[in-house]
Amino acid sequence: MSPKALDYESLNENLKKAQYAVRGELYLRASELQKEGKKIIFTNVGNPHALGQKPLTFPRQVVALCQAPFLLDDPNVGLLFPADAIARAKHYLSYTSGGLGAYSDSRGLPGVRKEVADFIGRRDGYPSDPELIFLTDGASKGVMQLLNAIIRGEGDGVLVPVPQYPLYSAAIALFGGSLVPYYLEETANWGLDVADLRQSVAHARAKGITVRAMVIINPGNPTGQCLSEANLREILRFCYQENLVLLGDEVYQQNIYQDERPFISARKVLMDMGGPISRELQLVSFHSVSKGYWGECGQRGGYFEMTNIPPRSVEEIYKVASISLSPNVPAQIFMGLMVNPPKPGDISYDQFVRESKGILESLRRRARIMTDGFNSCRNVVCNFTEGAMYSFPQIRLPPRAIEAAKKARKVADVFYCLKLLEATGISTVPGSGFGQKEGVFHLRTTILPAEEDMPEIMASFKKFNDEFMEQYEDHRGYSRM
Ligand code: DCS
Repeated sequence: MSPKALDYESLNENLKKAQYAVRGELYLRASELQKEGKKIIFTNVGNPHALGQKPLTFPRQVVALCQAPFLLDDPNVGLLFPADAIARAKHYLSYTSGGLGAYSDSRGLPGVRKEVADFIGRRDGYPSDPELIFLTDGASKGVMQLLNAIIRGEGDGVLVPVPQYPLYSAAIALFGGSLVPYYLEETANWGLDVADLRQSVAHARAKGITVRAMVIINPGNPTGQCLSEANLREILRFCYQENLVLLGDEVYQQNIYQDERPFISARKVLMDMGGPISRELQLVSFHSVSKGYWGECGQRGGYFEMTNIPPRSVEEIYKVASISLSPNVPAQIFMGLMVNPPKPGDISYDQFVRESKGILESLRRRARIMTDGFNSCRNVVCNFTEGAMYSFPQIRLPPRAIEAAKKARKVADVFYCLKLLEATGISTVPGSGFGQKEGVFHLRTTILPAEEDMPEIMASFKKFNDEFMEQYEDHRGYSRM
């Protein structure tokens, strides 16, 4: 009998090709060990609330009231909720036709899209058009919608940084396109060299690939670097010359842990450049409520903003969004709140600022503790986490460890991360899940464990790593690179 459509051998091959290491072998093994009763520190996913981060009070009050509008009619509501939260809940409910239980427009609630546009206008100093902003279920859905619109088949390529966040490699595989890698330079603090970009494009074209788009992740995941304004200008000029759409993944724009390179949006740099490029270069920028000091990953709120995309294409993207009817409506309210938080003078302002600052300042300290911790370990080197929420140390694996991994039929960094997990309960993602140069090994961990747990986690990592290196270093011949 011929195989059924959902039998493994007859599944869509693109689906089998797609790989997503953040929830891959290491995560599955960690879940197993947890079931067996081992204490696991889940640093494989940037999921702040899962590691104890408390939700900000004001947005939860507003959304709670939107979810339970009968509370607004309760005479005691003012005892439980501050007046500005009550006013804001009424404000968002007035945007909906039927509250949170009703589908919204497929692009999201017009009122929230307007609030997003106002936020972008304030951030960049250039007005933004709400008609070109679509709300999505997390940034992931937006990225997938756009890649789906861009990729017509195997011959279409998308430039993706390596190392990269595997949403990109996985989605490109799912849509049947070709990933065109460009390498970030670890010794230059994960900087991006435009000469290398040109080479990557030339290389892909020689293989018959039409390169159509370029992805930047700023600040970087897993690499944590913040792009400078000069670098962004070069990238924009490159995309203009090569006729590429730029996809600007800016979900970590609030997560900045140094003062030399503050976040600057690709859109602002483009607008500052003026001239034909600012009117012609096609740019789509992504943002999310999952990251920043909100960390509301489970709410699944995001948006994308389109710049210089012709109206007929916007219509097509709208049509496709409408096949899924509507993004989550509660998530849209979170997005509205994120881009329009309490203002000075509002009742909830002081508390909001105290909570947000507390989270960001602690993240900044944790970024430092992790980098310093890794750099104090044998055969480990690590760039400082300038932004985002990950540390991505390079592990210089001795040749005998690489051989042992081969024998165990594991990629060498998977082998190392599995041993780390078994020994310490620290669940990381091997660098191979993000892509790395041949023969170079990394792991990714988040900087999210509670600050007070950090010294113990780093000590436990150090002890494991020392023992691992002791076991596999060949004391006769091997020297540190
Ligand atoms: N873009 C980047 C660069 C990300 O790191 C993530 C999530 C997303 C988009 C998607 O976020 P949302 O869909 O939640 O808005 N990062 C994953 C990660 O590496 N760890 O946790 C989640």
